[in-house]
Amino acid sequence: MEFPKGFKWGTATASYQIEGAAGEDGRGESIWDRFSRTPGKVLNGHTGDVACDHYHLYKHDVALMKEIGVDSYRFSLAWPRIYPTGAGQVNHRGLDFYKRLIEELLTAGIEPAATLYHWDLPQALEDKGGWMNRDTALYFQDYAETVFQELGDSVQLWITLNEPWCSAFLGYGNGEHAPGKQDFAGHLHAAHHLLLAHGLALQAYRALNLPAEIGITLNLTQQYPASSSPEDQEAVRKADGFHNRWYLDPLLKGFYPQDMPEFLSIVAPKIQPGDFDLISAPLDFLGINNYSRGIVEHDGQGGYRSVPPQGPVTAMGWEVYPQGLYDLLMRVHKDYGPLPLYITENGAAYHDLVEQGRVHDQERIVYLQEHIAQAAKAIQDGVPLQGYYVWSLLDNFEWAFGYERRFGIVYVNFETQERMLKDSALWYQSFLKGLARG
Ligand code: IFM
Repeated sequence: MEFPKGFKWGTATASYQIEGAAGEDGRGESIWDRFSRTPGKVLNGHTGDVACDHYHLYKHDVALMKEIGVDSYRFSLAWPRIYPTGAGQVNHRGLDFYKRLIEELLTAGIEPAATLYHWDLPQALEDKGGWMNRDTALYFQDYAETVFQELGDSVQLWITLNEPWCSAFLGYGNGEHAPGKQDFAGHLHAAHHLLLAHGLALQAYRALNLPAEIGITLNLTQQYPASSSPEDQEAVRKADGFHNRWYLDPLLKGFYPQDMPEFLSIVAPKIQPGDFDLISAPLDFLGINNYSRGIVEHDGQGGYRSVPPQGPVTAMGWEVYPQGLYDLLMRVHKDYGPLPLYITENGAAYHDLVEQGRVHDQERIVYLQEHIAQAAKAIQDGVPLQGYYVWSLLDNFEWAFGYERRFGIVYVNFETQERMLKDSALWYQSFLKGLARG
């Protein structure tokens, strides 16, 4: 497998999933604090109060990354650490944590890649309507500007939002994620405001003339028909519109997909003049999170439904289908290129067991090898892919599944906070050692 010079190899995490220290150094409440403490919302009543205690153990975690040999670390900043109520006074103790983390990374020779928003909205903003309220996008711009001014010269890669589809649909559409609202139309308004927030942050970034790259990360899943019937092809168009194009098109073409009139009529009243100019301002790269594929069939009523996976699945029930990554990269490049791409997340949850001090997670190793091979194939076929981040460095708080789903290449004992490199981390280490990098 060949990768271009300067290709970045990394691992990824997110603030609420690993930091813990929920009430420390002035951090405000986030929607995930509120949601996870609401009975019945998260498996086993787990919360991110302690998580991997990374807030205190970050030096140790950076040392682990150095041992593995990654070039770059993708983490996210918790907005409520920096603005405890979303706006107003900056909490410098919160910002200082990220300064310490970045310093530690740079000393270890690891490039910081920072995401501004990975789902932990300040609860005070949710109390004003959250992402359904257009003002949240303006508060986000202020938060982003503060972060760029404070940390802008030490971060190499900026990501405005992680997976706005999840923030919008899971948060406001079906309610599986915080803040747990169930309002289909509302979720499209939330999506529009998230995209606007991205555009406003990008505008703030460009105004500061900072040297690093900036982009956004989408969770994209290639959709396949259950059969070759025209009805199932049509089902694919709709599923693709909902999961992928509703975000790709406004960002990269400057308008919502015109073949989705039922969505357009809902969101149209919220669109203001100039919104698409902000949303579609040029990106330095697009980040792609990919784990699986979708297979859909028509439902006989003008809609579609998912059909069960046709191959092996991970502990999330997600089909392992590496070719889906290749197909997705080729398609994004063909329909939206030329634009540099990063795989900002790829990985798998399995039911890992500790056996005599080792975790033999062979399935995860194979998953990573096969996906990396598909990424290499896409590069060979012309896709300007610039990096690959394994999700995740550590076992962590997997949202509505609490600590029951382990995605880490590093095992975490949540009782003792001990870490242990799984076989997949050792494999990644030797794979990286074997590459000619530079
Ligand atoms: O854990 C999540 C992450 O926060 C966002 N992308 C998908 C991962 C696995 O579900």
